[in-house]
Amino acid sequence: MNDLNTGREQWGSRLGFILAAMGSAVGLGNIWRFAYVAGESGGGTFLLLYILCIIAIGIPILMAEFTIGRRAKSDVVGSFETLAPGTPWFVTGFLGVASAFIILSFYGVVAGWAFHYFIQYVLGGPAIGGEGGSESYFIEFHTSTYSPLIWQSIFMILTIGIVYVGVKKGIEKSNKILMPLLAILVILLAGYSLTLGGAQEALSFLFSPDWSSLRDPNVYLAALGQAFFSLSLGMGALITYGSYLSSKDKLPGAAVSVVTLDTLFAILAGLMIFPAVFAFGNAPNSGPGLVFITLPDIFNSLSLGVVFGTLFFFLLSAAAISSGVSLLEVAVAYFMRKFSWSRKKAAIIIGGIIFLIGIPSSLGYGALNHVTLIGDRDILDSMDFIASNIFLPLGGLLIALFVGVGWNKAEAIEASDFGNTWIGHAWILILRTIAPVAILIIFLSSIGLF
Ligand code: LEU
Repeated sequence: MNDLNTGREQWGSRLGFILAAMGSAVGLGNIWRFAYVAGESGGGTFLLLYILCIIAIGIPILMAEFTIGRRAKSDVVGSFETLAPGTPWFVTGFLGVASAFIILSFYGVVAGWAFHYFIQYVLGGPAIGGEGGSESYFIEFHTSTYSPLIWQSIFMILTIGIVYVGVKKGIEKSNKILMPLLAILVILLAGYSLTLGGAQEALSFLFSPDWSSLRDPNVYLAALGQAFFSLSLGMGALITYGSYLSSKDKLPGAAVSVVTLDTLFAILAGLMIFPAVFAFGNAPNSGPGLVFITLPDIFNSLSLGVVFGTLFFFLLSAAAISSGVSLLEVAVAYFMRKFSWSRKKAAIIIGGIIFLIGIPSSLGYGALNHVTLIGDRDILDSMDFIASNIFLPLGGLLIALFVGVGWNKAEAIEASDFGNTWIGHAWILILRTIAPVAILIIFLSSIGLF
């Protein structure tokens, strides 16, 4: 369905939009990234701060993105140009496009790992029985040169294919089935994982904060970055998706559903991973490989493990695709408008470039494993740090300030569907004060200014 006035693609229904936004939010971030960042940042304190960031910063900014997109009906750069012509706010859009490029470049690498495991399970399960088990299997696989690149390219080809035919046709329907299936599977696996003997340790790791770590500014930055990453915030993915929404639909309900589902997924993923991490004696702070080592351990201990493994990695790969699609769409929508490219041309060219940018992230575990960019972070981790902990919060800060200060208050409240209610006014107040101030303080303290 196209909008008769603008000719822009539109979601088939309100549910279609919510599902697409959920598809963007739920992905590797909830399972792979949440688990390893929580593991590295000490568990409970991180989880608490993460949830606080979601409530105080995430929900208001998510509403801001939906509102901007639906009102402006343009891509992430064009939206600011439309709503605030002749002002520098459009820079926020460029930051968003840059974030989408960087994130999809390494997201494709990790999604490729998930694809690899999926196919291994289809073929009877990865060979993790030998010495070193699932850990040596993972190390051998992800440090090799070609295999991860091939899987990354398969992920990128599928993502490009979906954006090529149009986001609406591409993902609206499949999310309706895949998302509930992934939820059921994660719940089942969490239930099983809790019986493995590591439940007590895992629950106290996740839910009893170690208050002394509240003094560590890096935990705040990690929680903030994870909130933005997991909700797909700060880069305009949700501005772009909001722009395909007709004006009849109500935004606040959609925002709350997306945030609730995304957060539940992360907590459930924590309940699935950490009991097994402790039961199998893995280290919670073992980094980006955590999920790829722990989950095969779980499947290995199950009699129907190969079936569960196949299903799980299939659904994780599908969730990664619907997130990848939203990233590619940010850039594609911009290039289509700016250079009058066709959707097909933009999808192929931009997707191809992003694949190339992602190659060093993959090689960073093998041929380029001596390279560290930020501190002792490898290439992928550095890309992730720059995009998730700096660009996304910065983009979010600007989006909050735009709606809170740059835009006409009455128009913003009206466009948001809050109407002239106390919630509407509170929303604007948060975007003016709490959200930007919190982001700034977290930033400044993490670079040692406080
Ligand atoms: N929100 C997505 C996820 O959790 C990532 C985003 C950058 C598209 O996987």
